[in-house]
Amino acid sequence: MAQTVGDFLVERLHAWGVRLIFGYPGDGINGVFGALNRAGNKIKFVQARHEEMAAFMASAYSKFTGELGVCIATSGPGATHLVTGLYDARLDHVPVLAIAGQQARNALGGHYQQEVDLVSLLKDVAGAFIQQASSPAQVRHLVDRAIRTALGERRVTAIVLPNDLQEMTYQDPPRVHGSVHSGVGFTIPRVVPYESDLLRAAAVLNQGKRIAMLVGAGALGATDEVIAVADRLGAGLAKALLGKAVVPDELPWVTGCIGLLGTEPSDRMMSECDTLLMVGSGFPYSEFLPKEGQARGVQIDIAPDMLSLRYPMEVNLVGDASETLRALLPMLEAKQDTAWRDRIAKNVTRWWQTLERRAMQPAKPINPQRVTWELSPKLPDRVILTSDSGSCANWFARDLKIRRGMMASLSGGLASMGAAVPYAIAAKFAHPDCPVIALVGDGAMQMNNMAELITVAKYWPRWSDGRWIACVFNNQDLNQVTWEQRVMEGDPKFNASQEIPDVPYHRFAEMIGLRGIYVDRADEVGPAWDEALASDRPVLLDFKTDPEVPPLPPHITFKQARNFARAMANDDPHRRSAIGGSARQLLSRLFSSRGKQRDD
Ligand SMILES: Cc1ncc(C[n+]2csc(CCOP(=O)(O)OP(=O)(O)O)c2C)c(N)n1
Ligand SMILES: [Mg+2]
Repeated sequence: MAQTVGDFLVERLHAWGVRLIFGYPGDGINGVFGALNRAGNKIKFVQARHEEMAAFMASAYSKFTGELGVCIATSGPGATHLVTGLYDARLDHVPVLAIAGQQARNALGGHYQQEVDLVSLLKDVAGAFIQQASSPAQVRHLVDRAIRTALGERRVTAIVLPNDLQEMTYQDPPRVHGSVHSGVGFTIPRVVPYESDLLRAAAVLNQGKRIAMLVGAGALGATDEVIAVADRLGAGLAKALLGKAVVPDELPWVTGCIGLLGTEPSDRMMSECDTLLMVGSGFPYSEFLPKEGQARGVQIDIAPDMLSLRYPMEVNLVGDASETLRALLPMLEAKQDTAWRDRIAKNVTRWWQTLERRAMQPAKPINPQRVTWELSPKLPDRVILTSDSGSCANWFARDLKIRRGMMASLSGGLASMGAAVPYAIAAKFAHPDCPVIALVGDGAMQMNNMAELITVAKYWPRWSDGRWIACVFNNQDLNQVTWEQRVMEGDPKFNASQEIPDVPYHRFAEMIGLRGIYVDRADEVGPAWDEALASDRPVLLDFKTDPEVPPLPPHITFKQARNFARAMANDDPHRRSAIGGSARQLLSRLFSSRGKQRDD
């Protein structure tokens, strides 16, 4: 049988090193699925329940491997479903290729069934490279350019394939005017700034007396270099959420995460530093960085467009994090005075005590912070952690002490609900021998993560290691937003938009062949984790948690506290329990000196 365009596509993807594709079938893309089938096990296909989930998986696969993530969907609704997951990859700067089917070429423009102008639809998210194929000989350079652009620019790219084209006989481009002759291959370059620029950066850092570092996802893989530079500079170090795994939290000068989900020591360090060294981070909120003019800044990023974006830096270096830090290190003078670091370490010690106190406060029935607090010391080596968007992202960011060799990620830039379970599935395909734990809100479970448990049920018997846990914070509330309504808007909780049905997630898990554990007593939290972590098959841990424990930002402004008071005065339906559970924390923080200081 002659090689079809579908066969060629599969062969070319394989030549590029693609070994795994996440997706969902349909007649718009059957020509490629037939080819995947004919190719045997050359490229493994992972069947998601929904194309958006497949795109999240491709994004997460790329995050956990550093390789290209690939997802595939049929024409029309399959392709439109992909969009959110693709934006997740786009906003977190990871390379993902989307392959979408399309109606037959003769039907296009005919208001045909399932005909969507996919090039226009995907133009923003896959703007780095998107093309709809119109002839067999074109497909070779479409694949080559889509993959090389995705890898080289860490962007999302897309190829749209009309279904009739997929079944045609493939032809190499003829040697005539008007054809393109492309090839396979890409190697990641070593990107290091010029020495003169490194010296300028070193001069700024050597003059600093109170240096704060901020690292993000771009510094993953540069752990040794980050620690060496921080030690030389006597710096404290905060982490953007996507950079949580860059350095272990056991180091006394690591202040943990930064931002709305961050810690007080990070906040404090940024407001007191005289120099900021930022590495591989696009952390969005400038109000958590030093005030303009307060600190001198040096930034290292592989992407020029991310430089001096959140804080006006004095030295902007385009470079790979580990290579650039390694080149910078010999130019840095060791700080003799340890007072700055000692102060940070003292704040950090106190902060961990604060977190423990908060986690151990009684709640009805379970304090959600306790769930992550108790998990933290039990985290197995090499665990891969994922979190959904919602209040659990606060506990993920703050309470979990990451150690070397662990990985952690979530939908960062897009902060989309529904990513934790597909991320955790992709983690297992990326690193089958690692235990995986997903933290998920009940809203996110209902939105789409429950359906993806079916994917876990389908695949786990083929996993060499069955340790996989979804931890559900069952608070019957879209809690993060409930608190945003109260604290940011001064509105009472809007029950119609916020309350969600009680669902026995653990029973659903049992029903589809996973283990389910239900916990509604605080003293059972630790033992439940032990049981789940000892299980050799996937477990759903269903914790009944209290929605009236506020996911507080590290500093509360006067306006936020006033809003909260107004929300309570405005007949909040949970007024009594909310005031009992949180007002003390909110108000005591407001009247602390730092609360006032940052109220500007
Ligand atoms: C797709 C999507 N829709 C809406 C939001 C806004 N949002 C952010 S967190 C959240 C609530 C999440 O509720 P749940 O999953 O139950 O977690 P909880 O905050 O209750 O712990 C919502 C609605 C979002 N981030 N993504
Ligand atoms: Mg919830």
